[in-house]
Amino acid sequence: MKDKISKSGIEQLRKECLSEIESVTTSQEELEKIRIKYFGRKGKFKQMFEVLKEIPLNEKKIYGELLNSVVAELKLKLEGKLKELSVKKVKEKNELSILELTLPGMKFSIGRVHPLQKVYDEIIDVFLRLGFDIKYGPEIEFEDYNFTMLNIPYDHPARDMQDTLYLDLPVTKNGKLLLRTHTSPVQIRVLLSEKPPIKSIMPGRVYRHENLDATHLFNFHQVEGLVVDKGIRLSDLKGVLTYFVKSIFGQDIKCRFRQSYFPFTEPSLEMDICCLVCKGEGCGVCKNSGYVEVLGCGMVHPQVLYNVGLGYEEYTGFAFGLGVERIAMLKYRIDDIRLFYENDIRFINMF
Ligand code: FA5
Repeated sequence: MKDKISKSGIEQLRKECLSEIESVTTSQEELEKIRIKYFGRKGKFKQMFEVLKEIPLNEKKIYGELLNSVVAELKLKLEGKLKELSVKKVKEKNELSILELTLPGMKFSIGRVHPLQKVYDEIIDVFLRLGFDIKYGPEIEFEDYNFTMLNIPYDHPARDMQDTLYLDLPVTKNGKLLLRTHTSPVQIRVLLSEKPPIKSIMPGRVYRHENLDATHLFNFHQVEGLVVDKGIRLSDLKGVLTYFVKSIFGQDIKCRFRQSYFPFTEPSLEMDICCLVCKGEGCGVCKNSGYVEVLGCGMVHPQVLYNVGLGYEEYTGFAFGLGVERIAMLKYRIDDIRLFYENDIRFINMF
């Protein structure tokens, strides 16, 4: 009988039980099975206590104390593990409650295409349909490309510090560096790098030293157009630009060409459309003229062709430049250009 109980046997059972308790990571049921296996009515420790009854009193005392302390230690471990598992379970439940799948979904607000971008894309699309390609130029430009080669004289007021934002950088062989005041210098870049036939649009951002008001920004967008080939005539310009305004403002829109002046075109014109607000009757928007300006245009000045080394007797061309914000204002009847840059989602959602 004595063989049935020993210090090493108790120690071995202790270690065995301990490692089984430690190995449980999730299930409380598993822990319950361990409790029954070791401490239940027919459990392994219960059996050891049964053996105690059959050994001499002096040994009973020694093994009894040892068994009691081991059982107390293991029961504590078991309780600790049970607590640990239930804390883990509550934590998991809380984490799950963040993902409450029965709650109604949150409305996810997706962005919208900005009205300016819409108009920009529409404008580009019209010219792509007409077979134009797209060219881009830098926003930091040489003074020569922005002015001189475009036949803008040295004493022209546009060159003034009051109108142009010059950069505080060393002067280059092509003059001072500045933030381009229009997209027309891209005409020069295209003409210097390609031989006619040329049929390009050149969209981009431009900068002017302007005071902000309802129709003026100091940083806005233009789309330039340039067609150069043999035999290009004013009627080509009129045809292309009439097609353009009808595509943007509708087939019924009335338009007209007015004589104007740009140093880089001759003759120079401005194109107007019939006022969309008063339908030509005369109102505050059109300053009672019945028409509003949409773009500047003209036949490329022979001096510009000469400046880029093209024979002006052989080639002719037309060019135009429009303000994207102003077209968007007309199209959507917006009376203050600054609204485009306020980033008010209520305004953007209107389009
Ligand atoms: C020019 O910039 C010429 N380069 C256009 C051109 C190109 C003419 C090729 C002939 C041939 P203008 O300064 O008028 O022209 O500007 C063109 C357009 O830009 C205007 O019709 C207007 O729509 C827009 N614009 C001009 N200034 C501003 C401003 N401060 N804020 C917003 N839009 C402007």
